[in-house]
Amino acid sequence: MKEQLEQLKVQALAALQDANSPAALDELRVRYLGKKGEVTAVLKQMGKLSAEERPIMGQLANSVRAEIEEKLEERKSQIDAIVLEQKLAAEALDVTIPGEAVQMGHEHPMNQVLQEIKDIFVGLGYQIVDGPEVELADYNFTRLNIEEGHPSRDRSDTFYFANDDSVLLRTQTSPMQIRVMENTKPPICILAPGRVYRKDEADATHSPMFHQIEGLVVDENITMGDLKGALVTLMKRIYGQDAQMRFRPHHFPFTEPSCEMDMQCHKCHGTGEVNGQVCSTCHGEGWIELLGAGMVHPDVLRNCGIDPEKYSGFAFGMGLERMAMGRLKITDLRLIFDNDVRFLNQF
Ligand code: 2U9
Repeated sequence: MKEQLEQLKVQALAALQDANSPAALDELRVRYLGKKGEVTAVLKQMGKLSAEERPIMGQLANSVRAEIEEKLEERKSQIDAIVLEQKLAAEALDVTIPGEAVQMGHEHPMNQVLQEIKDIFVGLGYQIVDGPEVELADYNFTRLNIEEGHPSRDRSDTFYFANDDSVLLRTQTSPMQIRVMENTKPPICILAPGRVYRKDEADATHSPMFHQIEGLVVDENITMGDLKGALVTLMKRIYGQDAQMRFRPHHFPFTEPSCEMDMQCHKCHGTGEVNGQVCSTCHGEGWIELLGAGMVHPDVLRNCGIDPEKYSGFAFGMGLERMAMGRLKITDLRLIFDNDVRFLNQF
């Protein structure tokens, strides 16, 4: 029995020395010291011993047990240290490696142009107003004199929410001006920039969501001269003091009379030709369309509780993407929405 215990000890200590994982150690603990373990098995044979031999063997068995336990603890702390070291090595962070420089972005080109236009109008005394993108058809169409059956009301052109066509995504920012007129006694002098929505397939010049900037001035004695002054000021500030402008008659349901404003093409100076070729900037027109405008229709004033006998007003509207494209010489509208940094970094 003595030899058995000595042999077990030698075996166990050697096995423990070779163990190199916490799981292997656990296995050895069960194998040697567990209830059904080998040391326990030897102790169970103590009954066969004489009364003199029993305490001696008991002592030996206990010291073997204690030695194995001690070795277990020793190996356990060695293995824990190795495991920790491996973990630290695997998760090592070299704080001396130079960091990656953070790429700084900048204001989106469209917002640059928006800011420029807002600054000009704030300088002229306009207030910037903001309103809902989900609108009532009443504000978006009816009160703007856009009658039932007008093509722009068609379900194929406008995003409606309700089946009764009463709620929609605004197709222009004009409902904002209606809201202001409803609640404000003139003088009114506001600029309404914002997102608008139309059911358009995206191409180089169309997008189902785009931005408009509309302006509205209502007071006593407002004339087409005031309209012209405001718009020529805007365009000369944006395109330079020598920019040449023209106004053409047009029709809008919400203004009367109405006009469109063009700028003479800066590339061909109005001739439509460059070196005998059709000008690529204005496609041979000699002029570039900038915006629409007019005197607010008396019915629109009346629809908002403003007396057209006492007050008159002018309004204008422009597409912001179109303005940004003209200002920054961008040829495809989709580039504005793609947000490719190689494009954005050019501005
Ligand atoms: C009220 C009364 C009148 C706003 C106007 C235009 C002419 C116009 C287009 C320009 C390019 C829309 O983005 S676009 O497709 N807009 O031509 N907008 S007059 O007239 C108003 C607005 C509000 C109460």
